[in-house]
Amino acid sequence: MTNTKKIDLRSDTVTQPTPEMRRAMAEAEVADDVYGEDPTVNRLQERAAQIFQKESAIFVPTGTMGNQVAIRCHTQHGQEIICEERAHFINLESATVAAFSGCQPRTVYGEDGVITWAQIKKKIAPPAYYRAQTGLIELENTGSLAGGTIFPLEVSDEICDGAHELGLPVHLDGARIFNAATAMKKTVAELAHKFDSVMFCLSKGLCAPVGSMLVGSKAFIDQARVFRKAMGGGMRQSGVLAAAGLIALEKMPPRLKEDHDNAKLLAEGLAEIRGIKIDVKKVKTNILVFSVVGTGMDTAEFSRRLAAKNVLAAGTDQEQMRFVTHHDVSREDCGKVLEAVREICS
Ligand code: TLP
Repeated sequence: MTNTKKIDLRSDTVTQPTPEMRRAMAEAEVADDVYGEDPTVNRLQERAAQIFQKESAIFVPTGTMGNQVAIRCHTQHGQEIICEERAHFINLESATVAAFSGCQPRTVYGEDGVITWAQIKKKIAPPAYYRAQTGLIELENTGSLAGGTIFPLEVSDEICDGAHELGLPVHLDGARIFNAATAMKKTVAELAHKFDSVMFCLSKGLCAPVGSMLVGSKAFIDQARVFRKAMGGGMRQSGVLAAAGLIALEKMPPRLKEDHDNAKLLAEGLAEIRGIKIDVKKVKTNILVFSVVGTGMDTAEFSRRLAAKNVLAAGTDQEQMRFVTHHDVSREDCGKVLEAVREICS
């Protein structure tokens, strides 16, 4: 069987803007946002702050910029940031943490990307003048490279409380926080409550073509505006993008459960295919990772053979494949994906 339409499981970043978004973009009221005058950007920022119950928010072009601006605000050159070893900001953001903030990561391994206060506490630098001082703690929810895992609220609460007692800020990379909230049956405000700053993406499962947000205190966002400009992220009539972002924020979260159900369906189907190893219980959101070692193929070959059947996906390394479900992958598509995998493994 070969599909004619390409089914793209490489990421939820590939989602197309919905027709409603395209209409809103065409009709958006805009002005120069570097002057703070774009009414659509201002509306998006106000809504994001309101939904996350934080004082303020800022629209940034990418998740990478949101994370890196936040880190620049929280830290000083020469400091360390404690995080899980698969954290996106140290693995897939072009070493910006070193280049822009002059910091180094101090990593901890956590099963499913979840690290605890007990682990972090041991990594906090003692106050010796020759030791890089800890400037920030960073967590991720959902954990992207860990396989769309969720970060339990009681664990992040304990980390935030412990860090704050020591005067340390905590930043959340919540690129997919709406997926986390859906799976955890909590509001994003509840998940964001104790964090000093949260970055989340409008452009992934929420389908906006471009854009992420950073939320936090008013003083933090005022500072973020300075560093966003320094990174070249001061945009002008960006209301055309914010218009899609507003629809992403207001209308798209309720449908994410569909993506999670599809991911589960894929995981259950994959578990029955000889050579594939997947822990179905671990699939909680829209990302699934599985080993192809038992198929005799590495992920490059597995991906090539899938692509020949019009299914696009990639490995996180030579052994682990990653599938990401999203708005543009239907339940029927998932059936076709499983059929394609069965064929290449037979
Ligand atoms: N993640 C992308 C790739 O970079 C891997 C993806 O396809 O998942 N934080 C997290 C947790 C992310 O997963 C991503 C993007 C980002 C930040 C960066 O967002 P962008 O791509 O908007 O800079």
